Amino acid sequence: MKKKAKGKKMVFGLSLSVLGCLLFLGLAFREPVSWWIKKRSLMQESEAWREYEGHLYRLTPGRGSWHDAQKYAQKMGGHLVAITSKEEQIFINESFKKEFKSTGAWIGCSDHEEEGKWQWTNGESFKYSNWRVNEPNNATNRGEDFGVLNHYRPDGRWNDLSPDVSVLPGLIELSPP
Ligand SMILES: [Ca+2]
Ligand SMILES: [Ca+2]
Repeated sequence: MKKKAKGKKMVFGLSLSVLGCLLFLGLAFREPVSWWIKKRSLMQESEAWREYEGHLYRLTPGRGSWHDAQKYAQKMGGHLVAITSKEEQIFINESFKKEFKSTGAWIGCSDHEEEGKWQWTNGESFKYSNWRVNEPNNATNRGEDFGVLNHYRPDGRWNDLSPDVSVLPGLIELSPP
């Protein structure tokens, strides 16, 4: 009987230690441990991922329409990027400089639901913007309701486009849960 009680106590003590460790790690890294582990494993799998403020970013490996890119990002557990500050924009320009020399990229903003009312598809509020001069202009007969970064030239600025008029990669953002 005594042995059994001692065993139970040990298991209880061990569980407490494990819980304590996880809590410590969570507090130390200021993010959920499961997210921290997922991030590390993705970054080990591919050097294409870049990290900023606990979020991960990379370009889709293939090119396609805005919807193709968004679908791929969602399959990865994220969305096309929501650029919500000047600092985040600078991080993106610097981190993907090499890739952006040869391509633009779809980003996660759209005014498809209501013309002129731009929204981020991941639900973040649309306060910061970095449109190119005279954009968004909703040009062409079909209108333009989807965001693109560095279209035509790598200046970090945004344009609105029809979703399938260009074949481009998308910039994925994975956020902590
Ligand atoms: Ca539009
Ligand atoms: Ca436009």
